[in-house]
Amino acid sequence: MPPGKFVTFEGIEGAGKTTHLDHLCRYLDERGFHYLLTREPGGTAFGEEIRVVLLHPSGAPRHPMGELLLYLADRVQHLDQVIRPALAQGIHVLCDRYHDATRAYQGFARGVAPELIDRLASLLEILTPDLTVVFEVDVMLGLQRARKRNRRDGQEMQGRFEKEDPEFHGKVLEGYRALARQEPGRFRFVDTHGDFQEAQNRVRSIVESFLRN
Ligand code: T5A
Repeated sequence: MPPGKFVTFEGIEGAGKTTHLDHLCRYLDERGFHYLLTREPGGTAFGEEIRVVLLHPSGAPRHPMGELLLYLADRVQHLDQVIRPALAQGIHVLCDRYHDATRAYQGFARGVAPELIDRLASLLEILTPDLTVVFEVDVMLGLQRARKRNRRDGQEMQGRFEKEDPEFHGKVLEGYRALARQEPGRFRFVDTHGDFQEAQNRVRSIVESFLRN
């Protein structure tokens, strides 16, 4: 049986990843695709515990390296327990954020040296996705959407990264663009400024054709 394909979804805060993934999964279900939807941080019981620590908005200040190592601890567990076994069984894995988030947030925005992140990733045998879809939105619009969503969902407090200033998120977005320039074959960008359905149609077409071929 051929291994499953590994597709990751990335973007800045409020770009619409989670909402688009929700719609995409319903579309794939209707077409009988066999896939697993997961996320980072999280995706395993241990990962969900790490997630609470990582995203706590008022947690103690932390060294960027400590934060990096926690994201990697989550990823190693996730790869071992969920992602690799599913791919080996021929199941496609769709993951809401993954290692490119580490490279963009901890690397480009927090300033951890990219070579160090790459060395650790290589030592830990962090798998490279087959396809990465990046949702693009203007930083201020993304933050507005994320804050509106938090109010709607009764989360009055902003998340740890939503509290960062727009300059930080601008660096994250630039980081994703720089990563795509390094590996143009793996990345696809979806503009989410305009009509939701138009963007959703583009996501469906990218992912469906990739999974079928
Ligand atoms: N992180 C993560 C790292 O720093 N390093 C890492 O290695 C990893 C893996 C995760 C945080 O951790 C950081 C990055 C993140 O800050 P999270 O809560 O899991 O935190 O973050 P996300 O799920 O990524 O949530 P986001 O806040 O980024 O939002 P999404 O998923 O991009 O956006 P979504 O779908 O929730 O939409 C936001 C709102 O906008 C509305 C939607 O209805 C929703 O209410 N909306 C639109 N959405 C899409 N398109 C449109 N046209 C819309 N108009 C309104």
